[in-house]
Amino acid sequence: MAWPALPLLVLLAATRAAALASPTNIFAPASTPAHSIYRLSIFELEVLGAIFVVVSSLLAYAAIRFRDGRQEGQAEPPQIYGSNQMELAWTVLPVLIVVVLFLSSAQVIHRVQDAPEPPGSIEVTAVAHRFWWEYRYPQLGLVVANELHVPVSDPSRPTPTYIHLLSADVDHSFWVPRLAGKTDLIPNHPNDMWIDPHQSGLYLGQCAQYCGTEHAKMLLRVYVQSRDEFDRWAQGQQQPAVTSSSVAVGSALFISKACFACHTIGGTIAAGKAGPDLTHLMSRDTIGSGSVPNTPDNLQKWVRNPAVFKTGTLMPAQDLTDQELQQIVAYLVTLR
Ligand code: HEC
Ligand SMILES: [Cu+2]
Repeated sequence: MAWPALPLLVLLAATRAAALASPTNIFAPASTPAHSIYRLSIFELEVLGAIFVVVSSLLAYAAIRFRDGRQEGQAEPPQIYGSNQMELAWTVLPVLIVVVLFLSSAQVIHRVQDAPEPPGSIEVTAVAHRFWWEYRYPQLGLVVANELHVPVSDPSRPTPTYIHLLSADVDHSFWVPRLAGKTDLIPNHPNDMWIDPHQSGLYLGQCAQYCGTEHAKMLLRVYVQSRDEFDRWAQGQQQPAVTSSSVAVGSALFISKACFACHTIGGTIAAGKAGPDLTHLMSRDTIGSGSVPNTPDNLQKWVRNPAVFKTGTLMPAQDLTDQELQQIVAYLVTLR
């Protein structure tokens, strides 16, 4: 029995149990690219596990079977040097194993990266900013922030989402482990990836390339919805902001306090691009790229001084009186 493999198995079981409870569980793929990567990693783990078991068993066998049982004064047993057969075996076998591992990796990379885009796919351009995400849907004429919505992809009638990855500043990386492998967003070097989530739900991830102080709070949220729900969501997002005269003071302050220079609110003159689009701010569950829940209370704290949630954020605190702050937030919470 290969007893040295036991700690490895225990470790594997423990890791797996811990990982299963995690929303970024790499052992629970829910989309074709993630499945392919998962299967490949299990295959490689099996090959490497088998090598480990064979080598450690031979080692244990040799150590026990040929241990030194000589009495005092006895001569050494005959020493053997060189064996063409053995040298051939330990050269050819590893080369074969490496070739098999190389070919299986190459096959998965080809299958994931060169997959043709089927008609009816959703196209998204993701632009990474320090420290938030912008998502454009060119087919739908939409720009949203931080919470990516995509339809579920039924394997019998696939509607995958193709994501074109750009960066507005430094390197970032898009990684939602249950949906696909990591892909970097590099300035002046567009990358592409795709996902076809088989189940609706919320999938979490994280910018996976250090991009500055608030890298850790550059979280990814992918909302996978039924086709109907997705279409309804898109329709809602296409509408301009509906303003009410009761918050006219707040909306005027949004312009006079420079917020409009960095933020867009559809249907108003605010068309800034340095920060997230706020047209339908209240349709999002979180603010600050997944940092905190989107509640009126948190909005108030955020607008007073965003650094309380994200120390290194690129949104400066505005010089507002308490009353101005309340009026602006009263306006923001009407942006549904
Ligand atoms: C210099 C540009 C700039 C100005 C001026 C600015 N913001 Fe921001 N704002 C940003 C950036 C950048 C972010 C994203 C920060 C992050 O998540 O790291 C942001 C985020 C936000 C968010 C959270 C949005 C989300 O979905 O995460 C709100 C709300 C907001 N700003 C409101 C305001 C208001 C109100 C004002 C005016 C009082 C204002 N901003 C002024 C750049 C700016
Ligand atoms: Cu980043």
